[in-house]
Amino acid sequence: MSRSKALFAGLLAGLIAGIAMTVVMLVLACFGVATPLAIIGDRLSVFIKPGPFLSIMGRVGGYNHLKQLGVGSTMAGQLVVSALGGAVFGLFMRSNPQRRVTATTMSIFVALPIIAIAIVLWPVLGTSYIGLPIASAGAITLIGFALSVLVFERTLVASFHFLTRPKSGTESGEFTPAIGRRALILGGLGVLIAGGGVALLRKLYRAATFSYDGTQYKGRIVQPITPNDLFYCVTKNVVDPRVNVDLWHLELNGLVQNPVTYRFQDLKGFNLVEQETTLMCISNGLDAGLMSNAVWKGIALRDLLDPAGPLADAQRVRLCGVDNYTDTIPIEKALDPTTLLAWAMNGVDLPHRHGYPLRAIVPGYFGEKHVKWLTRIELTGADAKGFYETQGWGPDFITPTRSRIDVPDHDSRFTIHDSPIEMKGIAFGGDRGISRVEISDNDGETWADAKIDYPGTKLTWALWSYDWRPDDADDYTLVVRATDGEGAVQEWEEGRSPFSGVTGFHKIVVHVTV
Ligand SMILES: Nc1nc2c(c(=O)[nH]1)N[C@H]1C(S)=C(S)[C@@H](COP(=O)(O)O)O[C@H]1N2
Ligand SMILES: [Mo]
Repeated sequence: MSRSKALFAGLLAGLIAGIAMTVVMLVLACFGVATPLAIIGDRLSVFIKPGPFLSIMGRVGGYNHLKQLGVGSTMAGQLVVSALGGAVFGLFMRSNPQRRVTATTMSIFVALPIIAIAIVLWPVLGTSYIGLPIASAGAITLIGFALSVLVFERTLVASFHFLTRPKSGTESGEFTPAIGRRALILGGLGVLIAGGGVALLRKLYRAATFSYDGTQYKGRIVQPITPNDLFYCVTKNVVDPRVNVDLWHLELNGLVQNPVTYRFQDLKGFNLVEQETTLMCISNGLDAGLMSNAVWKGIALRDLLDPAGPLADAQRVRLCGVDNYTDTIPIEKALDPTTLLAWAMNGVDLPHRHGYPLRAIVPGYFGEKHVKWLTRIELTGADAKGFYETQGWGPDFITPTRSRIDVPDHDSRFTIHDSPIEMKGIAFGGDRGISRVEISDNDGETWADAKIDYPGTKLTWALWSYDWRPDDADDYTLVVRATDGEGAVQEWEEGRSPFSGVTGFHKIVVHVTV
């Protein structure tokens, strides 16, 4: 058959096969199976340093857009590679389009991709959005991928044979395919399958994290305890896990004498701890609301570590979520009685987006260490690194003392008759508590004590307020600063890497007229 016909038939067959494969992946995704569409992004993002990462994110319009771009381009790339693979296949089949080459296509389009994916995505294969233990999750991911590429291979071969089959009634040697009409039929079928894919995409889009990732809690509404549905939220995932607790395990292994696996019910046998703790994201800006406070209930991590018997060379504890997110904490911190494994948040089961059924609570450390959907606790040597630390965040993950003005808004206008003007906000000292909050109305030249309305605990924020009485009509720069429970005054730490969280002061400008 002619070169261009072979090329065209191959290209179209490859594209249809690519669409079918993508739809299989979307079906798998609906069942919580990890597919390359989601985990290629996880695999790649650890190679992007935080500087470029933030600038790419800024250019595409935020984390959510970046995630959509990631999945979208993976899908588009997959279709392009499929079509090109089909074209090569078409040329290869040109001399005898009806020949059976199952061994070859199975090797090239099934075995080879499986091996490639297993190697390239090895570190992220153990991802399961329904909460399967990591080893089974890895196997399921590979089986799901095998199924996807098998569908690709079968569809490619069948489509190509269909397109190039001699017209019935003609001698098999004579090649007169009605390729145009068949291309139309096959194209129509492709559009139908793609339509199903779009429906699945819609379903996944509704389940995706785009609607809530990056939720902030700040401003006038701030109360001592953040209601669960207003609690700030950060996730690396496009679609978050919805763990089936009957499939879920908690593994404790690595550098321990007695590795052990717990079911959810087993955890209830330990000493119950209830603890109010504030979380703040490492990327929280000085004026931002990526921080919230809740009452967590669960058990002390120490109560699991002690019986496991940490070995002498265990220095860090790696916490792994079912979404293949990991982070590490020093073993001393893991053994601190305030470091928790929590299953309840403000009196109810952890909401899915906050880590159901179990998450870590690590007071005083940035939010990223509070691993959600926890499924494995692994004791390691000194150099284990987590997801964001591998990207280049850090090296410091201990929350510096911070404070924020929630009321009034920046750029507010008042008249002198509005005096006293209500100011309020939060102050957070990591796991050191807050002992004092001060306000300045002259950009930090002089300070006056604010009232602490809610002192919280050492592990939480404090809420403050201040009745501000401006002397004259003027523009004012209002600043807040806090002193932590150890007497250290909030400051701008000049030597701190910007990737260890910002330090400094939240300032706003307000205008007072006569
Ligand atoms: N498994 C898992 N845990 C995770 C994350 C994640 O993407 N996956 N994000 C981390 C980050 S960066 C932050 S700031 C906190 C946010 O917790 P929250 O969404 O419950 O407020 O969860 C941390 N734990
Ligand atoms: Mo974070």
